[in-house]
Amino acid sequence: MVDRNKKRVITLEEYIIQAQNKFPGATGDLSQLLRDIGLAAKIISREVNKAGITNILGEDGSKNIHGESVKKLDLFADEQMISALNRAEITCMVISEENDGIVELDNAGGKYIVYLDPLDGSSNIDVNVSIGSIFSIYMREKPGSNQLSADEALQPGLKQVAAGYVLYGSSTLLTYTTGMGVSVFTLDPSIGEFILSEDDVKIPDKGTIYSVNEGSYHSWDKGLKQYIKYCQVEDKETSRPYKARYIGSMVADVHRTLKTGGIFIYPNSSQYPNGKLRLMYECNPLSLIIEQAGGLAIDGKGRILEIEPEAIHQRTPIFIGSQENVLKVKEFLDKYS
Ligand code: AHM
Ligand code: MG
Repeated sequence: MVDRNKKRVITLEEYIIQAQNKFPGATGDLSQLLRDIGLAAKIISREVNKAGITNILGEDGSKNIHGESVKKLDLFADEQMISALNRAEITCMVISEENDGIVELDNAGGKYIVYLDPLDGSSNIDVNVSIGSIFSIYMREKPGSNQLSADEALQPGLKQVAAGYVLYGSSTLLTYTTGMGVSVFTLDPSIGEFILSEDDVKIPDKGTIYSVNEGSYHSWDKGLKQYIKYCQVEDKETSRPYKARYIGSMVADVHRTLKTGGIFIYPNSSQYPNGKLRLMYECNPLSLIIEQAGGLAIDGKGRILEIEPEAIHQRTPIFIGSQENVLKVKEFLDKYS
C-alpha cells in the first residue's frame, strides 16, 4: 500500500520549476541559470570526491591574480562553472576569483552577470577538509548592449537576484536564495540529484559559537580583542564561555553558523587593513543568505549588502551570523573605535 503521509522527494530541478510557476510572467531564464549551476556543482563534487585518487590535488605551479598559488581543483571548478553558464546563453559575463578581468561569455547581450568563487577554502583541499563554491547573480542594468565592462558589474549586494553556495562536506549541499527565503538541497550521489532537505531555513537569533582565526589576535583592533575576551568569560546567564570553531573555509564556517547560530568573523587587521575576504563573490552572496535566514552581516560599521563596490575584487571585513551576536560585536567595535 502507498504511504500517503510519507514526504515526497523534491529535486532541485522540480523545486526551481515550481518556484518559477508562482510567477506567471517569468521567462525561466533565472531558473535555467540555477539549474546550470546545479549541474556544474555535481561535476565539481564528483571531482572533489575522487581528487585524491586521480591526482588532481596539489598546486599546479601557477599563481592566481592575487599572487596566491593555484590548486588544480580551483582551475577545474572555474572551468566547469564558466562552461555551464555559457551553455544557456543568458549570462553575458562572469567575474571569478580565478580571473583578473571580466570573462565575456558567448552571448554578450545576455541579461545576467554572475560572480563566482569556484572553489573557496583552497588551503583545505590537500587535507580533505570541507571546501565550497559560491555564486552571486545580478541583472544587467543595460540589457541588450554588447559593450561589456566591469563597471556594469559593480552593483551593491542588495541588488543580487539570487545567491548561493555549494558545500563539499561529509555530503554535498547546495543552498540558495532568490530573495524569498533560503533552501538547502543535499546531493544524493546514488541518483545524482540534489534533493530538498530544508526549506525556509532560519538562523537562531543567538548562538554560542564564535568563529575567527585567533592566530591573528595580535593584529586586530582593540574592540574585537575585547569582544573575543567577552566570548571567553564564564557567565551562566548568557551561556558563556562560547565555543570556538574555525574550519578555514568560509562556506563551511558560514554554513555551520546558519545552522547553529553564532558568529563568523574575518576582520580588518594590521595584516589585512581591508579584511581578506572578497566583497563580490564571498561576502555579498553569503550575507544575502544569512539575512534571508534572519541574521545579520556587517563590515564593522554598516550592512555588507549596502556597500557600493568600487572594484570587482575588492575586500571587506565581515562579521556575520545571528542578530544578537552581530549586534554585540558591533557594540564593542563602536565602543573602542
Ligand atoms: P581562498 O578563496 O583563497 O580559499 O581564501 C578564502 C578563505 C576563506 O574560505 C576562509 O574563511 C579564509 O580564507 C581563511 O583564511 P585564514 O587562513 O587567513 O584564516
Ligand atoms: Mg575564496
